[in-house]
Amino acid sequence: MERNAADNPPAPGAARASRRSLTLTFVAALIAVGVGIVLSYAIHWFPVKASLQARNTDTLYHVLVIASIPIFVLVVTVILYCVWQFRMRPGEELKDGPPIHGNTQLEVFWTALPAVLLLGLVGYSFAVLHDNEAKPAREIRIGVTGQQFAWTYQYPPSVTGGAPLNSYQLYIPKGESVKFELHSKDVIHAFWVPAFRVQEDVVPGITTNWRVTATRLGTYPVVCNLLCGLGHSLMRSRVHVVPLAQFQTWVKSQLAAGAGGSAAAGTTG
Ligand SMILES: [Cu+2]
Repeated sequence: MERNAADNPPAPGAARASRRSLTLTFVAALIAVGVGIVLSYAIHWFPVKASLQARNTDTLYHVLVIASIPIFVLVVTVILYCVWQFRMRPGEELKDGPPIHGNTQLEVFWTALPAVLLLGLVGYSFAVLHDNEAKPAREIRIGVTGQQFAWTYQYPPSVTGGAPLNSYQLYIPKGESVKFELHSKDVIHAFWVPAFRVQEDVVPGITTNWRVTATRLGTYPVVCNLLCGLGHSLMRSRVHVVPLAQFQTWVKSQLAAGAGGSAAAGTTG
């Protein structure tokens, strides 16, 4: 016959040992949270950030990581503690735990807390995306065309001040809001600049777009991030972020070189 748990109350020594192991577990969990947070800052997860949008996105990422570490540690700690404390000892093969119907307080707590946390994080993520996509008072519009397996860039007369310009090279001015309007000539691609932390699918038949304000001078990779055929891995380009005056000089030089209307005159990169 099985004996009820109430027939066999724990000895005072066992209760003390159990309290000690709980304290030990709590201290280990606190250390794990500390180590996790330090590691999350010590590891450089992303390439250099070169846009306003990248700043917002990276801050969001860090908040999400910092919120996730204590939750991950809590879940793993409870699992390990239960495995350690409530494991079956020799001679207990036929025993069962005490029958418990439920615990309303605990259930309300573990439903409400994650709900509040999730709503908060979703709200914050939404605000960051909304900020990143906000339409500024003025912006430079540049067309991007993807085709197997290259990118070309179209600068309209509103940017060149003359004829439209079609180029294999992508130059944008620092500190100005740029709206990329994405077109595909064949299959679905994805226009991604890791340093800007922004990406959007490039879909035949529709125009998608994204906005960015570059905040750092330099040259950064442009990547097609959607498997689009045999040459997908070669579908790379670069974006040059330059001062506004240099951007205008570059546009003039391209127009003078006769690159308008055809990208054939440009060199890649
Ligand atoms: Cu691709």
